[in-house]
This record gives sequence, structure tokens and C-alpha cells, in this order.
Amino acid sequence: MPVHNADIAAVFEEIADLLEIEGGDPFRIRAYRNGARALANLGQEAAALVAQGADLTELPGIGERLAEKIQEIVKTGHCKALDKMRRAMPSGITELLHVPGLGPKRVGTLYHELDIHTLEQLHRAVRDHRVQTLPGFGAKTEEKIESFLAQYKTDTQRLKLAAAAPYAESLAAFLRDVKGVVEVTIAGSYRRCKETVGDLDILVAARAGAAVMQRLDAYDEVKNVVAQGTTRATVMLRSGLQVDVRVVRPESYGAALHYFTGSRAHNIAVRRLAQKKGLKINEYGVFKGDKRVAGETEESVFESVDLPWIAPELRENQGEIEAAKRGVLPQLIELSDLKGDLHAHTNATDGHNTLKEMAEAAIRAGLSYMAITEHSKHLRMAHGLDSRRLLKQMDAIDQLNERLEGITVLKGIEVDILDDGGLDLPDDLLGRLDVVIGAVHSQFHLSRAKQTARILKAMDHPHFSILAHPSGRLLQERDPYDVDMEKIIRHARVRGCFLEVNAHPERLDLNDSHCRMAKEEGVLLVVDSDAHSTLDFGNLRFGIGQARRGWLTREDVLNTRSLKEVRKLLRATM
Ligand code: DGT
Ligand code: CA
Ligand code: CA
Repeated sequence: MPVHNADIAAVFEEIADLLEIEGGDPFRIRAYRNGARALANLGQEAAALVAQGADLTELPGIGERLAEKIQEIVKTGHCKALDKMRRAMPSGITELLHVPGLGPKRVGTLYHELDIHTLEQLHRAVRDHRVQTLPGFGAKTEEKIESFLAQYKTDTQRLKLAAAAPYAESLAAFLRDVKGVVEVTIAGSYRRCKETVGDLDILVAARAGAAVMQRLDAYDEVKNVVAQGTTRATVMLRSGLQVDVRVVRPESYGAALHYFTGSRAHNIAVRRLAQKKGLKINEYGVFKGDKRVAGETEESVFESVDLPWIAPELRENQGEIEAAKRGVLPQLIELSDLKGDLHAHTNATDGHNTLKEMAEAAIRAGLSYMAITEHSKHLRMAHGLDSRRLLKQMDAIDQLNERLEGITVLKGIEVDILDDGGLDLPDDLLGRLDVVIGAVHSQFHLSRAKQTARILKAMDHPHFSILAHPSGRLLQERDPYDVDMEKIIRHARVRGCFLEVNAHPERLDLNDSHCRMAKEEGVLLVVDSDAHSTLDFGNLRFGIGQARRGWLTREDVLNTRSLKEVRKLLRATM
């Protein structure tokens, strides 16, 4: 049974949650959370490391206790300690943690004070206004919980792209190994790099479907088969992810790929073009009467309606067909175009690795420059830097640059934008840095007018160069703050500063449509990892996916440029 890092991480998260609900030792809780995070970001499968007999305690964030548990989970598929904890708590209590505003501590209160351990019970309690009187709660929290529960069902069924990726890729790899299979592609919203996916759509080219269906049944992660025929199946994975599998003959592969990649709106628009030419497009091919005229490749499908191939990320019927007709499709940016990363943290604040480790990881990620941009002092939770500590880090970076070959480390800061639009560190110090990233980490609930004014004011600061995660959203957790993004984008152009496409899987911020808006306004974007560990550079691919959905080319992105050019452009903002 293949055990993925995400499975082990989920066990650790659940242990931490249960400990915290119980009111357990904070250090132990933190250890499990760090471990979960380290695993989720690990570049390789822990199971493989166990198989090689590697010393797991050498991984960041993994101590003796966690290493033992990883071994146990990989070998047995279970964690006895978790099983025991689950027996001691009502099953499903951790579900409550998905409610915004409810951390393990508050869930503990709900459980101990009102014996609430299901969403149903919670819903009833908020309706009866029994929650607002509990210690640590209030009328506002209660309202928030109620409005969330009202729309709960529709939201949680989708999975973040990065969370779906390991499941999608390992199932695709499994199917590729089946005898007679020619090709496998993960289609649907996954291929279009949407930030969340509702289900996976896996397309298989094979001469006979039955063998594929049989093997699919044997896949260990399949929890149950929802529906199955000889060429199609819908299965539910243990992770809760639903997968549609379709098998087609190789001569239909391109047509099926186009059909199952979607989006629906794009498909309809393409079919309409076909109708005008007296053609019919379906998932089996392009037909003129009964005669198949195309369909083996996607290119042939597009060609049949006189279009060039359109990248999946653009297929949302948002003007891509017109652009294709006019021959002005953008040449989309690729991961390999990135030359540097301008947003990363070290263990001087809330990162996990040292300066040197981060720089070495950036080299391994193929980058030739990177900026270290720690949090500033206002962000106490992250142990943000004050002037003295920043100066010390600047010295350390100078020293590292002298010794280290293969990369240049730039000096930066992710400085807090204060409530009044000021920046959290003195001007003369900011002026000595290579890059100043401004970020909103507080006061998310200001009115639109106030929030916009606050950010515009920060951007006016003489040393401001990049606006970090401009909307402040956390996918499925926190809505973007209310702000006039058009105004911010226009202001960025006037000021000559840049907007970030933060590649963190929970952020993907700016989003696709704002990327496109910025591009049209002539504002350069910066695709950054916001790395907090050496493993996080792997997230850049998701930022690139978002950038591609936003029609961005290499030219639209600052950090595809050489260090020399980037320095010049950054200096112009200072
Ligand atoms: P999701 O799963 O909600 O993240 O979004 P998609 O785009 O993956 O949608 P899904 O899984 O329902 O279907 C996958 C693709 O298959 C979809 O993008 C287009 C195609 N498709 C499915 N059903 C229909 C349909 O009734 N009409 C058309 N034109 N296309 C369809
Ligand atoms: Ca889908
Ligand atoms: Ca589907």
C-alpha cells in the first residue's frame, strides 16, 4: 500500500489537533505540526527514505519520536498512538476545525462545555445562540460560524491544486504501467491549473479498456467504486478525492483530451466553430458526416477549426479563441524561464532553514539569484526582524555571497504595511536593501476605501518595490480583503513597482484575472515561492500555473530577467 507524505502529514496534523483539543503540551503539539509541514513539503517520498534505511531525524523538523512514527506508518499503514487518541475522542470532532475561527482550543471549549462534536450539533448551538456566551467566543464569532455553515457543503468538496497533485500523479503513474496503455493525462481543471479541483479526470489511451478497469480496482488507494463500465469509471480515493477515468482508443485521444480538459465553456465555443464549418466535434473525434477527419492529437482538433493549439490554462472562453484566430496567443511563461526568486525566509524568523541552506536549495532549483526577505518586527508571531537583527543578517548575506558560488543572494525584507500605510522599519535602513516587499498582515477588515488608501500610501514610500500577496486571501480559509485592485494595479504602473504572484499553495495571489489585468496595464509581476524551507522552491510550479492562467509571458515577469536587469529595475523603484 503506497503511503504518501501527505498521508503521514495528515496523521501528524490530526494528532496535533487532538492533543490541542485535549489541552495537551504545547511543545509536543508544535513538534507534530512542524513535522507535518516538513513532510508536506519534502521533495521526495518519506516511504522511499524508509526503504533505503535513511536516518529520518536528519530531515528538518523530524525528531526521534516523529521518525519512529513515520517508520510505523510506512510499514503498517497505521499509527497506534493516533488510533488510541481517536478512541478517546468522539469521532469526527476534527471536522469542526474546518470552520473558520475555530482552532483546536475553541473546539476543545465547545466539546468540554457544550458536548459539541459534530457540525450538526454546532449548527444547532449557533442557531440557539448558545455559543456566544462561552469563554473565548462572542456574538461576532457565532455569526461567522453560522454564515460559514450555511455554505459549507459547496466549498470543502474541492481540493487545492497542490494537495491534489501527489494523488493525481501517482495514480497516473500507476495507470501508465498497465499493459497496453499508450498514454495517460490528467485532464479537467487539474490540467488547466485551476487553484482548486472538484475531481480528477484521468484520460487513458489504450487499445482495450477492460485491462485498465481491472487494474484500477486493484489500486490500493481506491476506497470504493462509484460506477464502472468497460471504458469509464468513477472511483473515490481514500483521501476523499473523486476520480473519473476514461479509456479511449489512441485515434480518439486528442479529441477526448480536448473534451475532458474543458472548460465546458471553451468546449462549447470550439464546437460552435465546428458547426459553422459543417463539422461535428465530440470526444471520439472530428467528423464530417460519418467520416472522421481529425482527433488523434489535440493539434488536429484545433486545426480542424482553423486554430492553433491553445494551452490548457487559457481554455476558459475568456478571449482565447479570438486571440488564437488573430494569431496573438501569448507565449506563456514556463517554470524554466524563472532565473530568480525574490521572496524567501530563513530560520532568523519563521523559516525552517539557515541562510546557507536556503541559498543552496535555490541553486538546486536552478535559480541564479534569490532575495532573503524576512518578516519585520510588527509581525511578532513570526519573530520579525528589528533594525539591529536586519543589519546583522545583511552582514551575514555579504559574507555568504563572498563564499558561495552559483548564486547571488539579495538583501531584502518583507516589511509590514502598518495600519496607517507606513512601513515597519526606518527609511534609511530600507534604502540600503536590494528589495523591499511590502505586505499586509493585519487589519484585514478595513473598509474598501481605507484598505485601498492604506496600500496606495505604502506603495508611495520611496523604497517600496514589490507588493506581496496583494489580495491577502488564503484559499478556502480567508477571503481576500476588500480592496480596489484596479486602483492598486494602476498605481503600481505609475510608481514603477511590482506585484507578486505568490506561489504558496494556499495563496496563489495575485489570482489569474488580476494577473491579466496587471499585464494589460503594463505592470510587471514577480512569481515568488515565499519559501519557508528548502523544499518550498518546489511550489514555484504552482505559481507558474497561476501566471499562465493569467496569460503571462516571460516578458511580463520580472524575475525571468538577468540579475543585472532586475537590479536596475529594482533600483528605479527605490
Ligand atoms: P472541476 O472538476 O469542478 O474542478 O472542473 P472540471 O473542469 O474538471 O469539470 P468536470 O470534472 O466536471 O469535467 C471535466 C471536463 O469534461 C470539463 O472541463 C469539460 C468536460 N465536460 C464534462 N461534462 C461536459 C458536458 O456536459 N459538456 C461539455 N461540453 N463538456 C463537458
Ligand atoms: Ca474535474
Ligand atoms: Ca469529472
